[in-house]
Amino acid sequence: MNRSRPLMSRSNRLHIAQFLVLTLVLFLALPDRPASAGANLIANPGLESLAADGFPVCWEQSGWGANGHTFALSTDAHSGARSMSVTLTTAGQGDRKAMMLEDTSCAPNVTPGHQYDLSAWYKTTTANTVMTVFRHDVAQGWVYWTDLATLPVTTTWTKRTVRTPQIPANTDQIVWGVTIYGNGTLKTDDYTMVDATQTVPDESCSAGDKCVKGDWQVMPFQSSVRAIHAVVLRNGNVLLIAGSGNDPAAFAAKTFTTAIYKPGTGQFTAVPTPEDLFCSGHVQLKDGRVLVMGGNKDYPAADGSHGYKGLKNSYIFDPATSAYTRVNDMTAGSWYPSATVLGNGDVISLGGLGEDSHGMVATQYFNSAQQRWLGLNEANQTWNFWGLYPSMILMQDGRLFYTGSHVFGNGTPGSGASIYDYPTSTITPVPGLRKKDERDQSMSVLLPPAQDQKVLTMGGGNIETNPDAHRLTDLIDLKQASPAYTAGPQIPQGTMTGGVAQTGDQGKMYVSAVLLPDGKVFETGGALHNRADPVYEASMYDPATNTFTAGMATDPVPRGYHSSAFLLPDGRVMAVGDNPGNGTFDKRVSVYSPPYLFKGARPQITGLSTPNWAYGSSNTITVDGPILKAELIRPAAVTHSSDPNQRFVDLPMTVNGNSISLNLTSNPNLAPPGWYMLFVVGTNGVPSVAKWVKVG
Ligand SMILES: [Cu+2]
Repeated sequence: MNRSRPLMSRSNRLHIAQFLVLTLVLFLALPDRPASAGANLIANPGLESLAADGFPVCWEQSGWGANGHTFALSTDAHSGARSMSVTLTTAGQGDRKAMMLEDTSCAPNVTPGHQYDLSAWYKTTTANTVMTVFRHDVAQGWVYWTDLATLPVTTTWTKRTVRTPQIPANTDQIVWGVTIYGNGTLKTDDYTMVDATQTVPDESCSAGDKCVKGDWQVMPFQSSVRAIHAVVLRNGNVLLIAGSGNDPAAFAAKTFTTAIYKPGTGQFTAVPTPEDLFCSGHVQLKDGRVLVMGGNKDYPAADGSHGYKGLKNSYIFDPATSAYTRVNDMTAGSWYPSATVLGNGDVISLGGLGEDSHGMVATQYFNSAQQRWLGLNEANQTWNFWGLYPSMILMQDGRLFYTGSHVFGNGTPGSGASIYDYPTSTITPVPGLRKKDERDQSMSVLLPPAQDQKVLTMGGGNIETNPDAHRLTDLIDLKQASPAYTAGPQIPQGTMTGGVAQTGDQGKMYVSAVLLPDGKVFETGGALHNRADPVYEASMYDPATNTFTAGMATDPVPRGYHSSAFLLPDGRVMAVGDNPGNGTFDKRVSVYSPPYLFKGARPQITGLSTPNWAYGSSNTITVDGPILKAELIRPAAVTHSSDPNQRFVDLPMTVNGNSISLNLTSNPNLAPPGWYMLFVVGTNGVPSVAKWVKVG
């Protein structure tokens, strides 16, 4: 890309800027708003992520005229490692600015009629500066829109926030930057752009299709690793684990990878990875560190003498240090083990393949107080083989519900689902799951709210017989004395490669299902066959009505084998991974904005009495307006369509104006200890950005 192209469409307006700036600024400048007001819509806002040419991703050198100028990255940063420094030495001949790229990945999407708060941190030696905004007109393309503010001279990092006028009709994106047109140096860093709309009523969403379908954006960068495992950390970053990434050559070279992804900056940071954690298990412990167990000890032998072998190693990843620390080994190798956190903070791991590549039948128990895996004889045993990544959901009475969702395997014994009572080592079959042997890479979720104890299991296939994946869902109420699955509504159908519509009973395996803060479940991604035939379909399941709303916007990137989708703390959904049968891996990152993000004002949690919440306690928050409900959502720890710890815990409210008491359940089995995202939902159905709360 040519970052220094002369932009004639922009050049004509310099004089306009000079005349209008002083009058406009006074009306539009605003005091700082809390950064938590909404999602920051800027890609690479801190300029930390660099493209191959060394300039920040999603930014370009822009401007015009025969002036002497320099663009440089400065280590004098407001935060992170760098800021953007633009110096002009012969003023009077045009201007220069670092500008957001005018493309679909980089330019922030906007909604006509909405207003946005734009802010940047800056230092400048000249007041001849102006924040300049361009808009993308659906008919005319990119055009100059408006100038918003000058930045006074300052030698200390200073934040300037300006609210735009209402976005004009026919506008779907804007870009902006800070122009310098006088001799001097302007440094900028940490740009934000937040939807500041306060007055648009529910019904008047002006974003067209996005109002009902939501919207996907494919990020302008790719994941630095094969994102097979994704764990949302208590600091809002995302742990992406590849290990060898399903690449035997990487395994042979002992090239094992992990990255920390920072949604706020689009940056990936490599984490030294001690072993092949490919197809390990993982779950957050009560202190927010991540227990990682098992993984890949070996790929199948070329001579067929053995298959995949499970590792016994186990590690704890600490978000504070971004490092793995080894703990004692598990009692058996585990390739594709489950991991479920219990009400006391301990972890049970079941299933997978052992060191001998055969089914692993031990119950492996991590004692949280002792920070170690119990020995084989210290843990209660059933010697049952649970399959690979068996989805084990903690019930309110402390037992585990095996939903029937698993990975691989064929002709599994029994009814396909059961309830496992660890203290007594009893397993009770649960009837009613249809096509139990075609639930390979189906997805099961404990529906919102966790208090209702309902689980929905969606889709699935079978990589051995490889039929068309189906579209069945089955629903169970675990509060019943003898719970049984009953038929749920079918997953809506989508299209496949070439736009071919699904027909008949065609559905999907590799299903992703994400609990959203408005209490609905976003269902996305998947494929019709084993590592082939991606399905482009997304729907919204409403637990209150037991119905799917079809026709949500679909991820443009195929999301089949080794793909995941999960909730970010800002209320958006991130999707990663796809590992088709030809062995390639799609490293693109997609982000979905649900319809609620196009409906106007987001409520804000403006105060939190304490982030440490005891069971049975009442905790006061303050909000900036009326809210409908509040809940805790456990951050994702997802792989292979499996995140059995995902849960949405309703918080009964006592309202006193903008001061609200939230009552946490006294039952740790409903909300196992750990860090949760606290959301409130406004009366317009729009959720806040999350605050982090530590339960237990
Ligand atoms: Cu796998």
